[in-house]
Amino acid sequence: MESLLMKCDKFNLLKNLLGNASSTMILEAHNGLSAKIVEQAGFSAIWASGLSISAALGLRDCNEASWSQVLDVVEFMNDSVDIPVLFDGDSGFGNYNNVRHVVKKLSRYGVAGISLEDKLFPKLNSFIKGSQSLTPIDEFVGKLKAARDAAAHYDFSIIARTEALIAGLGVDEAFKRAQAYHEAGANAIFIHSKQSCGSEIIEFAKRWEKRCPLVVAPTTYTDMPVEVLEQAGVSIYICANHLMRASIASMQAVAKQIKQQNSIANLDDDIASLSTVFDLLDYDELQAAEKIYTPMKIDA
Ligand code: SPV
Ligand code: MG
Repeated sequence: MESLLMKCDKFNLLKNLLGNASSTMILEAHNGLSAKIVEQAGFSAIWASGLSISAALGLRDCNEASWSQVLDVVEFMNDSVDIPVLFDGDSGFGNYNNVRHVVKKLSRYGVAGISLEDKLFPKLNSFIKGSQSLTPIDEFVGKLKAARDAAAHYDFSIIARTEALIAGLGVDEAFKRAQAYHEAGANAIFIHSKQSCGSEIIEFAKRWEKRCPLVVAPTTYTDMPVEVLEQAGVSIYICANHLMRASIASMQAVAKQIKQQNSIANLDDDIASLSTVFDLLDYDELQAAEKIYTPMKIDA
């Protein structure tokens, strides 16, 4: 039987993905089950999306969920898989001290890294209409340093996300901020945009000249090929919310069908079988474990 001690080093796995010249596509998950689905599909890492975790809790992506509620979810996610989890730490749940507290816990759980964004606390999702305010650069640099000092593992990744483009402040401001965050020791810069063409991302990347790896979440500029972003220095391409959105569409359709036909007949082609559930959660392992740990019971 697999031993926990043999599990590979998730910290290193994520750090290596960030350091790769090629681009790795990672997918969002929002609970233990969706984390397993991401792993089963063959992805090398998971984005623990704040938007999706909030949505799954029935909450909005503006820090309605407390840091400890979100960490409870990410702990289940991380325990469910052998691939690394990159945690969406929003704006750090407060000041540098909240950042320290969260990073200490995450790194002790074995979560491989955090993304911290330079918005105020409480944050608001980047795609909501309205203005966004940013944290002063030196205050955010303090948060990044606090994160580094609090990490319980040397290879815990700290990704600095600038929302300068989201806030409409332009590539100059994004560049200035990214440079300060890079100098503060961030392992990568997450450059976010809500443009539908993504041209400002390419403009930023050209100016950045691969000073350190870039991370993107092309939710709005989906037509931009991965290869173009890879050439521009993107090491991690985040599909940020697609399993959460898939689950909403699927659950709405099935709920509607059951209500309309007033029956649960004829649904099997549209929903996972129970054996799929048992396989995903590895119920077979229970029987194998029982043989080892309760031989008396089996023999009786
Ligand atoms: C998330 O998935 O929670 C993100 C990406 O941070 S975005 O929703 O684009 O802000
Ligand atoms: Mg988020």
